[in-house]
Formats: sequence, C-alpha cells, structure tokens
Amino acid sequence: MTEVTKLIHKYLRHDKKFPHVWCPGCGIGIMLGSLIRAIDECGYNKDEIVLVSGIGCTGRLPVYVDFNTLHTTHGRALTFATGVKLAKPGLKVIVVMGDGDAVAIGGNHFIHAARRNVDISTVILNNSVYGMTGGQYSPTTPYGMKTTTSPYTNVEQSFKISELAVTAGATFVARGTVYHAKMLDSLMEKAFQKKGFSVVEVISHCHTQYGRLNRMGSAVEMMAWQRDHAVTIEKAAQMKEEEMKDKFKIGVLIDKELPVFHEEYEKIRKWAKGTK
Ligand SMILES: Cc1ncc(C[n+]2csc(CCOP(=O)(O)OP(=O)(O)O)c2C)c(N)n1
Ligand code: SF4
Repeated sequence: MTEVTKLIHKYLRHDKKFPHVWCPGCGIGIMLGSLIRAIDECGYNKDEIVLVSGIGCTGRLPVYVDFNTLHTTHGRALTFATGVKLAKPGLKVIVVMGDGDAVAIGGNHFIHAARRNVDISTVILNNSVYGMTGGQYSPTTPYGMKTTTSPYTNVEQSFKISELAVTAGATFVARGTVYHAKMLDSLMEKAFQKKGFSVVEVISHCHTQYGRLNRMGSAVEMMAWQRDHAVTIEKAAQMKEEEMKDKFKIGVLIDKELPVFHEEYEKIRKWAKGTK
C-alpha cells in the first residue's frame, strides 16, 4: 500500500460501510481523496471535524469517513451545520453538497449562510446534473445540454456557483476540478483554514447520466474536457474575453476578512443578558 493510500485508509470507515455506491470512474472519489489529504495537512484530529451532507451521490460521502458525521435531508445540510457551529463553536464544520443540493433545493440556505458569514467550509461537487435520482437537469446544467428532464435540450441559463458565492458575501471562494487533484488539495486546505464562510466548487463529471446523454465519452474523456477548458485565474487575466468564451476559471476567486456569525451572535447574547 502506498503512503497516500495508507493515509486515506486511516480516515475511512472501510470495515463498515463499503462497498460504496458510486459508479466506477465517478469524480466524487477524487474529491474525497482531496478532502482527506487537506484535513490531514491542516492538522485537525478526527474528533474536531464535523462533516455534514444532504442527499445525493455527493451527499453520501460522509458515510464513508471516520469523523463526526451528519447525513441530513436534501438541501438542508447548511441549516444543520449552522446549528452545530452555534452549539459547538470549537468544532471545524465542513459541508459537502452536490450542485442540486447546494443551489437548487438548498439555494436559499446557501446564499444566506454566505451573507451571514457562518464559520463553515463548504465543498460543492458540480457535475451539472442530479446524479443520484437519474440525471435530471439542475441549476448548473448548461444551456443546450440534454438531461433526462430536458431530452430536447435545456433552455435555461445556468448558475455559476463560485460567482454566486462571491456575490452573496462568502469570505473565501475557490474553484477547482477533479482533474487538477493536487490543486484541489491546496484549495481545500486554504478553505478549511479560513475563518468564515468558505466555498470550494469542484467541477466534476457524471459520465453515467449527463455524459452518456450528451455523448461526452468515458469518465477519462470527461476529465480531459476539464483539463482543456479550465484556465487558472492568473492565466485568464492575460487572455481576451473572446478566448475565455468556452473556458472557466480555476483558483481562488476571493479571500477577504469579515466578522463571523457565531462570534457576533455571542456578543449580542452576552449584552442582552447583561453579562458584558
Ligand atoms: C426534499 C427532497 N426532494 C427531492 C429528493 C430526491 N433527491 C435525492 S438526491 C436528489 C438530487 C441530487 O443531485 P445533486 O444534489 O446535484 O447531487 P448528485 O447526486 O449529483 O451528487 C434529489 C432530487 C429528496 N431526497 N428530498
Ligand atoms: S450517478 Fe453520476 S454522480 Fe452519481 S456516482 Fe454515478 S457517475 Fe457519480
């Protein structure tokens, strides 16, 4: 077993919950590897971490890891996570969501957790579709693409999750891909060290649903697409708008400081009780 594999095994509930539910080649496993390596690199111990998810293929992730874990309802992971952070501010709370979980059913919670600057790190796997339930379109399905609920192509414009998070007030926002796994490790590390609402959007693939319907090829071919369409923020700054037309930026979009929700709330609580 390589050192990296040993490290991953250290954090898995490998004797209880496997085999996992993911299709062979799905990007969620790569994201899980980055998440574990980043937590390990930050030096947290297992008991300090609370990993919260909603429902979906991505939402299944906390089931497999040996942290404090909460597998909640679809779209509501951030509400549970906010409660955990207020009750136990000493814990590091990380929320893992799919794009549907985060910006469809959970969209309102997402923008308001960002606006409030709740001290939570979120990792959002954006595979452009509802994977678990059969490949229905989500708010991140690009215009013109086929899904099981848009068999004649999608006529809606899509959300850009990272830009939405920046606009909603998140203090740290980064975008990576599962192809750029090493970069993803470092983006997650930065996000987990951030005090405030941090977001890492992970561009991934659902080759069995979205990929198959749109004839995008195997998991490997879909990862090659990520390689060919992602441009670092630094490189993008040197490129013309026209050249960026079918590309997307990866890297840190914003990193700023703002007071965090649970500390502001605690000040008010003490003031109201007359203890400060
Ligand atoms: C309240 C509620 N509505 C709908 C569902 C059905 N449902 C389960 S997972 C899912 C979508 C999952 O898509 P996404 O969040 O993008 O995650 P993925 O499976 O692609 O990782 C839906 C609609 C549910 N479980 N609960
Ligand atoms: S359905 Fe799609 S997102 Fe879900 S495990 Fe399979 S490839 Fe991954």
